[in-house]
This record gives sequence, C-alpha cells and structure tokens, in this order.
Amino acid sequence: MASMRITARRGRWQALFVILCLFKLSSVTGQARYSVPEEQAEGSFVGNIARDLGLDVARLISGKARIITKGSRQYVDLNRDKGTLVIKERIDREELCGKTTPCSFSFEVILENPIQLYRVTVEVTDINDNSPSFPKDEINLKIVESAALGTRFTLVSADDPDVGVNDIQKYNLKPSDNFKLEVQSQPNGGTFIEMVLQNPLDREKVETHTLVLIASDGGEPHRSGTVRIHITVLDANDNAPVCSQPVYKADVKENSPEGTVVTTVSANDPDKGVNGEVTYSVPHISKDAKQLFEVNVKTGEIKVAGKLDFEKSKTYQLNVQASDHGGFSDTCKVIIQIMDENDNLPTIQLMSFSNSIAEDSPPGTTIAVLNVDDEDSDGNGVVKCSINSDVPFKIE
Ligand SMILES: [Ca+2]
Ligand SMILES: [Ca+2]
Ligand SMILES: [Ca+2]
Ligand SMILES: [Ca+2]
Repeated sequence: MASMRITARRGRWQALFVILCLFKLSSVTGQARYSVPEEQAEGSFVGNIARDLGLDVARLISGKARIITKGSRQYVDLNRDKGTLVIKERIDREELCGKTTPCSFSFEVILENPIQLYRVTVEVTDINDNSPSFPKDEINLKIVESAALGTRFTLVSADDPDVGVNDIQKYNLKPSDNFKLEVQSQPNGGTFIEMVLQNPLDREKVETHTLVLIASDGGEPHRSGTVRIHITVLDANDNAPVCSQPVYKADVKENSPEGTVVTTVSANDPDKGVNGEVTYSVPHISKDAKQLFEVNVKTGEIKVAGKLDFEKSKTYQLNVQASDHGGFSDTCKVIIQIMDENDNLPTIQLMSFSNSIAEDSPPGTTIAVLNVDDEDSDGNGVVKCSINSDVPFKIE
C-alpha cells in the first residue's frame, strides 16, 4: 500500500516536472531580482518575494511555494509564512564567481494549483574580505653595484580574490632611494611589476638593502599585503688602491745589513676580494737600486738587499706601484736617504818633498806638500793634521 502511494506520488512529480519544463519553455509568470552582499549570516533577509511578485502569503501556502535550484547548493530559503527570502547558506562570492562580475545566481519559485513559475535572480555583491597576498614573503636579489641606471628587475605581483575596488589598486615600494616601481596593467588583467634602478648602488657604502613592496586594495578599510625584497650588492672593481701617504721618506745608514727594514708602504682599496687585494712592485727601477732594495709583494715592506754606500749615492727614489687584481694602481713614492757612517780612513798623499834642507833655512820654508783626504762627509770627513812635537817642523 505504502509503496504504491510513493510510486503514485513520484508519477505525479514526474508529470509536474514535464509540465514545468513545457511551462518554462513557454513563459515565466514573473521574476524578481535582489542584491545581497556576500558572507551574510544564515537567516539574513534577502527580499520580500510575496510583495515583489504580487502574491499574498496565503497563496504561497496554498500553492506550496518552494524553491527549485539547478545546482547542488541552495543559498536561499523561502519563508512561506512571511513571504520572504532569507539566506540559507553562507555565500562566498569568490567561490561562486571568482573574478567574474557582476556575480549572480538564479532559481525558480514554483507554486501549484495553478502552476506558477517565478524566476528569482540574486546578485551577490563583493565585500572586502581578502587581503592582497604575494606568493612569497621574501625575494632575494643579487645585483652588481655597477648595474646601469634604468636596469629593470621583474617582481612578482600580488593576488586579491576580491573584485572592483576591493581588488588591488596600487603598489608601493619603500624606501625608494635606489629603486622606483613601474607597474603596467596587462591585457589579460594581470599586472607586470618592475623595480627600476634610479640611483646607483655602491657596495662600499651599503652592501645590503631591504625594501618592502606593498600591494593595497581600495576597500574600506584598506587591506594590504607585503613582500620583503633583500638585495645583496655584489662588488665591482670600481676603486683603485690609494697609497696611505703620497711620499714616504726613510733614512737608512750605509752599510746596514741586508734585510734591514727601510720602510713599509701601504695602499688601501675598499673593494672586496681580489678587487681590493693590493700587491706591491717597482716596475721601473734603476739597475743600482734594484740590487740594493727589495719590496715585499704582499706587505709593501722595503728591505735592504745589497751594500749601501753613502759615498756612491746619497739618495734613492723608488716608485712603488700598488696594484689591485683588476688593473687599477697607485704609485707610492719612496725617498731613501743614506746616512753616512765613518767608514773611510783619511788618506795622506805626498805631493812633493825635499830630501835635504839647508841648515840656515828660514822658518816657514816649505819642505813637503801633502794632500789629506777623507771620503766621509760632514764630521766624518773633517781631517785634522798634526805632527810630532819633537821635530823642528810644523804643519799648516
Ligand atoms: Ca581585497
Ligand atoms: Ca570578497
Ligand atoms: Ca679595486
Ligand atoms: Ca667596489
């Protein structure tokens, strides 16, 4: 008995459905259109369907008014007793329509005895319930300090599932000392973002930069998303070594043993690694000086390497070249004064001499001429001559 009733009922529904389809093809009795924001709570008011379709509540009840939806989700319910449509299930505009706008869904309200079909369309308006977000929190870039002005770096764009003003409206890059932002809208609706070098980088001044790219939507209140951009500035060989002083002066005693340190030159190059590694050499050196001095390639220390003789040369100038490995150099002048040591004996040379002298020769008669010399200089070269006091001669 029960199963027969069910079958009978099903048959009736099937018949009704066929009629409905025919009905639908022919005409819809009336239609209504509503607009609700997404994310409304269950039970929220959508519209007064009875009033808007010109039906009274009694007719809704007698006609067993109900909603027919195509999809699996029924967002709206009919409150027959009040003649209103209310939210049945939370509506997420982003899930329902994605980026499509306007966003709406439709359903039918059907009444029996007689059959009446009404079409209801509900437009779902966007609320700003999503913040712009970047695919990553951080971007790491390595940029050589010699990068030309105008060099471009592509950045990732952010995404905001909302639409209209609730979608991303602007990007900002902070700070903007070295880079400015260029944002281009693409035909497919995407955004192409580039960071353009507008002030030169200098690794010697700032080796790392941290910037923040901010994407903001235009909702009320605004929502934003950020990505940090870490920039490591790579070194370029843009500095030449510079001698710590233009001229080095050193005094060294003649006869100083080999290995005696004369002076140390040093040059500074602020670049990194081999770009800042300084080596020392004396590319143009006289043959004499080459045998007397040596320069340590790495330390710039100058040592005595031969026999220094004040009497041969009193001063030497070495032009020490301080070079980095990138072809830059500076010349540090080194003036070496040789200091005299008393290393020469006075010499006596007999120029003329009378072997015999008359006994009555008057005092002051020259008997011998001597040439006395000392190769040392200053005090070391001053010669004092004296003669035995027990002979009847004097020396002038
Ligand atoms: Ca948004
Ligand atoms: Ca939204
Ligand atoms: Ca350098
Ligand atoms: Ca550099």
